[in-house]
Amino acid sequence: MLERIRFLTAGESHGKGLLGIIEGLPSNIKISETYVKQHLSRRQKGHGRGGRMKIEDDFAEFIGGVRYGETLGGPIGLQIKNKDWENWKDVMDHNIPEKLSKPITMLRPGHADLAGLQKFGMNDIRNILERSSARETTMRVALGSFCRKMLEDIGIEIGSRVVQIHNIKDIQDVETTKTPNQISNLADKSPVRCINKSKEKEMMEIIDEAKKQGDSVGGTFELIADGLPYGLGSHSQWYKKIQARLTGLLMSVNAFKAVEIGSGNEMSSKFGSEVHDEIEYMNNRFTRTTNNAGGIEGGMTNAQRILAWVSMKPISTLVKPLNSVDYITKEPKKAFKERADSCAVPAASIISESMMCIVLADAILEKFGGDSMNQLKMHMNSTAKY
Ligand code: EPS
Repeated sequence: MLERIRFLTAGESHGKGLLGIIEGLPSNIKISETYVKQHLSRRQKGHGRGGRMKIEDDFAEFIGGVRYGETLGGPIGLQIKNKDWENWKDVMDHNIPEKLSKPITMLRPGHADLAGLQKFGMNDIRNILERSSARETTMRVALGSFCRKMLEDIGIEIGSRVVQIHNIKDIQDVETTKTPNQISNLADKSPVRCINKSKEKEMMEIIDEAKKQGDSVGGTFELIADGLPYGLGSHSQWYKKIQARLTGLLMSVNAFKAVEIGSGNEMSSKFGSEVHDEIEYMNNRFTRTTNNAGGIEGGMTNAQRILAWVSMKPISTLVKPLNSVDYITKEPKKAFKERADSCAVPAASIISESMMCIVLADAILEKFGGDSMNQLKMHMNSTAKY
C-alpha cells in the first residue's frame, strides 16, 4: 500500500503514552515540535468532545531522526505522553498489581470488544478497547505532520472541512479559488469545522441534543489536496492505484465507514456524458471544465484538485447503552459505558488529512525519489508535469 514510507504506532489509550516511528522520508525537511503540536491541537478540538480532551495537551517529543530543526533521512521516533495515565496507573500497570481491576465483560455493540475477545482468547474488554481506542490516531497525526511539512515545501497543500453532522448537511460547494489551507483555516475557526455559519449552529445543536440523550452522532467531511503533479500512483497494477492507497489508509481508521472520490455515489445515477470531465488545452496546459473525477483517473493523479468525502459512524460507547450480553455469564445486560465523546467528526477530519498526507508524500517519493529535500526538488523541477 505504501511504497516508500513505513510507519508504526504503539501504546494504549490510558497507558503511559504513545510511540511512533516513521521511516522513508528524505533528509532536510525543516520541522519543529511546535509545527507538529499545531496539528495535534487541531485534532484535539471540536464541539462534542468528552472530558478526556480537557485532561490532555498533546505534545510529540522528538526522540530521534531530527537534528538542528531538520530530518536526518533515517527513522523518526516520537513519543506522546498520556496525561491521563496518572489516573489509570493501577488499571494499566504492566506488572501484576496487588489488587487486580474487575474485568469488563459487558460487550459494546459497534466496538471491537466482542470480535477482539474472541480473537485473542481474553475475557476483559479493556485488553481490546485500549488499543482500538481513537487515542491511537494522535500519533498518526504527529507522524503525518512530517509528511505534511514535506508536501508543503514542494507546494502541495492538504485541507478539510466538515460537510455533515448527523442529518445536518452543508451542501454549499466551497469556492474553487480557495486553497486547501484557506479552507482549513476557516474550518479551524468553527467548533465543528463547518464553514457555513448557519449550518454550524444547527450542527452544534444536534450534537448537544445527542449528548443530552446520552447518544452520539457521526458525519462526513471533505478532504482536499492541491498542487499535485500528473501521475502519482499508476494504472499499471492494482496495488499501485492511488485511490486504492488513499482509501486503504483512510479506511484504516476504525470509525470511518465510507470514502467517496470526486462526485462518488452521485455518478452512479448519471449518464457518462454528464459526469466525465471534458478536456481542453489552453495556455500550454491541459485543463478540465469540471472535476467530477476528484483528481484521480485510471489510478493516477491528473493534476486536478483531489476531492474526497469521508463518512464516520457515530461513536460506539454510549452513555445510554444498547442491549447486549455479558461475555462471561451470557446474561442479557446493558453494554459497558464509560466517559466518551458524543461527536468526534471535527477531530476525524484532521486525522484523515494526516492519512492523506502520508499517502501523497509516499507517492511523491515513489515517483520522484531523492534522499534529501534538495534532490527531491531538483527531480520534481526537471520532470514533474502539472
Ligand atoms: C475514545 C474514548 C475517549 C476519547 C478518546 C477515544 O477517551 P476516554 O475513554 O479516555 O474518555 O476521548 O479519544 C482520545 C483519547 C483522543 O485523544 O482522541 C475511544 O473509546 O475510542
